Amino acid sequence: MQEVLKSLGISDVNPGGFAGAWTGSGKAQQVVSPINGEALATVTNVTPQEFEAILAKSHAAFASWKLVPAPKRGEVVKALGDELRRNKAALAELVTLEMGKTLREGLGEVQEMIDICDFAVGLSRQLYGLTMPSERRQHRLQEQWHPLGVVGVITAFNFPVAVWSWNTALALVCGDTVLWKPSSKTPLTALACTKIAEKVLRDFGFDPAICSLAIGKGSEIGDLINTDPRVALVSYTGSVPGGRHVGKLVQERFGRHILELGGNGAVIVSDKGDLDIALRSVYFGAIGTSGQRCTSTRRVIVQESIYGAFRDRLLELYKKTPIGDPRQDEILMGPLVDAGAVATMLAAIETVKAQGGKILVGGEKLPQAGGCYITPCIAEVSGNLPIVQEETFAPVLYLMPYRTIEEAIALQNGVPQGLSSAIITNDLGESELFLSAAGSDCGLANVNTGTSGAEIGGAFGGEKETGGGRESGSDAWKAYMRRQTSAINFSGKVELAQGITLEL
Ligand code: UN1
Repeated sequence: MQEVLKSLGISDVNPGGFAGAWTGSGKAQQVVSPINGEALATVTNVTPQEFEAILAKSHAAFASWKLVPAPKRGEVVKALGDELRRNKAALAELVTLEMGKTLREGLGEVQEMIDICDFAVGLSRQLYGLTMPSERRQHRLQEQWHPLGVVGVITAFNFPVAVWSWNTALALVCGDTVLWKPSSKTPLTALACTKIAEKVLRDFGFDPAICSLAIGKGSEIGDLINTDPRVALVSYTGSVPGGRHVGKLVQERFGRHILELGGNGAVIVSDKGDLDIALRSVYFGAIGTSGQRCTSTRRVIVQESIYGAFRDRLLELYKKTPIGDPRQDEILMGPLVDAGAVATMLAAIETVKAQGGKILVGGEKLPQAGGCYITPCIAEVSGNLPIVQEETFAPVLYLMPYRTIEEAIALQNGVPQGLSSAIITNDLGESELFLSAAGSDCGLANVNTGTSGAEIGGAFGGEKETGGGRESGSDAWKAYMRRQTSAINFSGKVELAQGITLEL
C-alpha cells in the first residue's frame, strides 16, 4: 500500500494546493480507506489566501498558454496520456484504495483517462469553425473558436480521476488552464494526477500552473471558484442541490457552467428482449461502483409477462454477489465510500418500506472494519414512489412492472433526473420508439446495453435536474472555447446587411 502511494509521489503529509509550487497551510485531513478504515495519508487544505495566489497563477498561465498553437497543446496532452499509461496500474490501485471501487473498475476509470487524451490529441487539429455564405457581395462570414480562460473543475468522489481528465484533456487542447477542486473524500488521487500533469508540463517547459489544484473542505473553496470572474467556466459534478447553488452563483456573474448532477437510471426490460443480456446489464449497472455512479441503474421496469422470471433470476445473482476487499479479483462489489453512505442507504430502505415498497433482498450492513460494507438491495415498488424519485447514491434497485411500452417509457421519464436510460429489446419498433422524440428524455439512451459505462467518444451529460451540461466527446469541446463570428468585407465599398441603404 505504501509503495503505490510513494510511486505516485504521495508522502505521509501533503500540501493540497498547486500552481507551479506546492502550498497548503490550512486544516489537515487524514484520508482513510473505506476498504478497512486504515489511514492512507494526510493532506493539508489550502487557505483562502493561498487559493487567491493559486487562481492568480492559473489566470496568468492562461495568457501564454492560449497563444501556443492548438496542435502543440495536443502534443502535451499526448504526453499526458502516455504518462497515464505508464502509471495506469498504480493510479487504479490508488482509486481503489481511496474510494473503494473494484480494481477492475479502477483500471477502467484510468483507461477512460487515456481514451480522452487520445481523443483530445486528434481534436487539437480539428477545432473547426464554419464559414457561411454572406448575403452581401464580396463579403465572407466565418466563425473561429478561441481559448476561454481558467476552467474551474469541481469533481465528485465516485469518478475521482476520470472526470478531471475529461475536463482537462479538452480544456488543454482548447487553450484553457484548469483549476481543480476535487471532492474532499478523494484528495490523494487528485494529488497523484496533478503530479503527473506537473511532470509533463515541466518536461515541455510550460508553466505547470496550467494544471492547478486547490483542495479544501466544504464549500469555501468551491464558492471562491464560483464567484470569481477570472474563472470563465465552472464544470461541476455533484448533487442536484450542489448544482443549483453553483448554477446560481456562476450565472449571477454571467460565467459559464457545465453541470453534471444526479441521475436515476432506468432499464426497460421488454418481453421481446434477451433475458440474459437484461440480467447482466441490470446487475452490473446496479452493483457496479457499489451503486455510486451517476449512471447507475436505479430502476428496472419489466414487462409483466416476464416480471416473475426476471425477478427470480436477478434475486439469485444478488444473493451470490461476492462482496469484500475490492482489490481481490473475485470481488464484484466493494465498500461504499464511507460509513455515512451506508447510513444514507439504510435510511432510504426504511423510507421505501414506509412508502409501501417491499424489500426483496439486501440492505444488511456487514461487519468489516471501517463500517462501509452493505449487501446490495432490491425493492419491489408499484411505480415512482417519492423515494424512487430521489437519487440514493447506493446500491438500491427498484423493480416495477409495466404492461405497454408507452407505459414503460412514461415510467422511465417520470422522475426529475434525466441522465441515463436503456431498453433491452430485439423489437425494432420498440427500440426506435425509445430513441425517438416520444421516447427516453435522457441525455444517454442505450439499446441492449446498460445505463452505465458510457464511452468517452460521445457527449456525456443529461437533462432536467441532471443539469443539461455535456462533457467528454462529440462536440462537447465547444463549451470550453469562445466563438467569434466575423464578417469580412473585401468589396472596397460599404454595403449594409438586411438591404438597409445609407444615403450620405
Ligand atoms: C459518473 O458517474 O459521474 O458512464 C461518471 C459511466 C462512466 C462515467 C460515470 N463512464 O458510467
